Amino acid sequence: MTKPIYVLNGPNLNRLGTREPHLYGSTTLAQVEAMCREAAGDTSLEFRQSNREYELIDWIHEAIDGGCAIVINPAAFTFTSMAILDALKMFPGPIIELHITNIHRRESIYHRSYVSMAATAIIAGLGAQGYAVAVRSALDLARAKAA
Ligand code: DHK
Repeated sequence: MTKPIYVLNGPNLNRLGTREPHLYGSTTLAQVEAMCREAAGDTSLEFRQSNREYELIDWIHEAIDGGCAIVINPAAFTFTSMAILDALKMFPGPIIELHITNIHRRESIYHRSYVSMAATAIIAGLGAQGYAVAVRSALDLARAKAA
């Protein structure tokens, strides 16, 4: 794809590797980024993380103007942010919602995702490897859309 894929990560994911490893594993965000870049092959990739909601929204707007697909792990904003949902609704390409854990096997506060109302597909529970699956799936969907 000529346009980049955007992989966006929400709050606390900068702490991957040491953050509740029994839930999120020991893979660091830098290692996740490397897995995503390998999965993307020759398609460029914008890999970003922020603890600030407005930054994620600004990056979604950037993807609207120039990205081929979005993979997003909104983390806790998944369950709270109508602003992120509203931004994602403007994105014309495929959106993969990604969670390292299976949010539906966790406490009920993790069961209702706003983001799912805009997502093309959802991957949850595959651990850090889910990012590579999400990137490959997003690219396949973007290529099918462009064909
Ligand atoms: C990551 C987080 O930071 C949590 O707030 C979500 C998600 C789960 C994940 O599984 O990647 O509840």
